[in-house]
Amino acid sequence: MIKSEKIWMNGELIDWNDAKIHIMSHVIHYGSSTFEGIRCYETPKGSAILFLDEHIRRLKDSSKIYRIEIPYSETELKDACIATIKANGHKACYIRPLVYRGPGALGVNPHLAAIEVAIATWEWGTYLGEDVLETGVDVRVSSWNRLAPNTMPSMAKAGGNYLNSQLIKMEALMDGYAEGLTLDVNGYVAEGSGENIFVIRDKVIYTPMVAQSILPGFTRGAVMHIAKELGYEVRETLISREALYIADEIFLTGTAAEITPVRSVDKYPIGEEKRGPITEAIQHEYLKIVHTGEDPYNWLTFI
Ligand code: PPE
Repeated sequence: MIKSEKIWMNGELIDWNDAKIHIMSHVIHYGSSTFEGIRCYETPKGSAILFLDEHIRRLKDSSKIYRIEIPYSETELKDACIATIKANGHKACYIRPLVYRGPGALGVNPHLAAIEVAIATWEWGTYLGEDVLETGVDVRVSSWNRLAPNTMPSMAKAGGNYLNSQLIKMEALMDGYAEGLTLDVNGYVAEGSGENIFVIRDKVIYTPMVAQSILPGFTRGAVMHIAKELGYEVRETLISREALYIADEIFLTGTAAEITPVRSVDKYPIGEEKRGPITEAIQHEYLKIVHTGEDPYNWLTFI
């Protein structure tokens, strides 16, 4: 990871190396944090943040689920994201707003712990490896399931949820795959450790439903929108594991992963084992918006 100069912490921009928390912070012991991952792109019209309003709203929603009241308004948080990018002089970067329960109380009851907020930015290239936006990645179905409903809320992007993601990711990497795909508690396809999934067969595009314990991603939303604009039918539905093996195309979506084609699942080749034509068409539209700054849907905030 490439360090930046400044981190915004509780209202102030401070040096990266000084952005520290106490070991007795509640979050360290119990995973009590909520966070976001946002990308800022360099365009010929200036730097632009993708889905800034939506990400900050999701940060508020995730926090509400955990009864965390963020001591800043959405406008203050958005301004702080922009101030951090400017302080670090980035043209393009990844933005990580983080809300956590700090010091003041231990024990499971979190209510006496301070609520703290930090925003870091750094330069982050492709998420699942070099050139993968074109060549695609090899993935496996994880031996770990996604969170079961009514255990941990998956609509909250909370630190603790990513213990499940870490198990999935480590298992996949140790076995030589770029990513692991999870099934939900009923055995239907859910998502990757840090991405949503789309499956294409006979020109129809399928994606799991939000209630299947997935994070409702904004890249997922963007892809559904673009696909419909391009004239494709998109169905949010249950997808069985074996439907992956006989798909024409599969791709993963996320802020970090953008739109990454899948070339094999559990060593079953998918399509021609490279980016398929529908994936390419959708990816092209998405990357065109974020790289040219031509923004027909108002997804970008220029800074
Ligand atoms: N599911 C999960 C579990 C997830 O973490 C992400 C984002 C998504 C779906 C896609 O959501 P969206 O970014 O709104 O399209 N994963 C973020 C974290 C990656 C990380 O390693 O940290 C991301 O892509 O930024």
